[in-house]
Amino acid sequence: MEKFSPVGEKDITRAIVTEFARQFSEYVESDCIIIGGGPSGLMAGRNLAKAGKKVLIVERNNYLGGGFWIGGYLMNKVTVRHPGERVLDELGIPYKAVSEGLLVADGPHACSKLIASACDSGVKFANMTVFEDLVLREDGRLCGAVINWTPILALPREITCVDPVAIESTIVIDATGHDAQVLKKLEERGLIKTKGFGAMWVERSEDLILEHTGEVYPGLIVTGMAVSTMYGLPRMGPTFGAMLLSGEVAAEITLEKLASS
Ligand code: 48H
Repeated sequence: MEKFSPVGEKDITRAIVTEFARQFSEYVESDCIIIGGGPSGLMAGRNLAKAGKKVLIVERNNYLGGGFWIGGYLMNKVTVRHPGERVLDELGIPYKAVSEGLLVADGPHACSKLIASACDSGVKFANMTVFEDLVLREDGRLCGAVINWTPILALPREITCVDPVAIESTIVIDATGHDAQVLKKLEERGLIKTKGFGAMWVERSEDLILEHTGEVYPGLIVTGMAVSTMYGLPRMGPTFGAMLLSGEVAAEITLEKLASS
């Protein structure tokens, strides 16, 4: 049987440190920072990277995918309503039609294909990294994010005097789901007003999310469930077509903004 190469502990550590530092340094400045690696953020990132843009997704968890691993009620089948199957086809996600216009897929298969497609397209990730605040310029333009290691939040206050760092980009996308964490930071500063997401109404919600996906503040685009939180739109429960398509729309709008910046 072939032996493993004679590589020692120091070589492995050095490879990790060097590669991490190289990539982090490169992505301290990017075209677009996406906060949140759920379905909408991954889809937006994938399409932007496919179009040749430099994209960093900041995700507070170790794992990517947000709520896309599980459909609802801890059951790992995800649903998509027509016309969302176009994206499932594009990503090579198997599904079956359970009724007219309603498709069901395996959560792990759907989510891992989406993550792989984002990686293949060239998206880079800062996982275990939490969005803390914004970088704002004199003219009010948002042009970056303040981030820190997620574990810092879990430590006792006395030992968490760890300052965050900032990263810059032309566009920031809020893809943090229900919590709309980036929008909330602007709201804290009195710059926008969020309405909070509305009660469930599947038939209305998904079309409204697509219609409202877009720029909410100079340099800030909102996608996915955070769109509902921004505009008080009805929620859609465990169905994901609008998350994927909203990510697509966010990428298109970002490309237009980048072209005119
Ligand atoms: C870094 C953060 C931070 C932070 C959050 O919740 P998500 O899956 O979001 P969407 O909008 O892509 O998809 C929503 C969908 O999963 C869902 O919940 C639906 C359709 N619900 C309908 C309903 O009626 O309830 O992903 C958001 C991601 C997660 O991975 C978070 O960990 C991450 O954002 N995140 N990352 N810094 N401060 N806050």
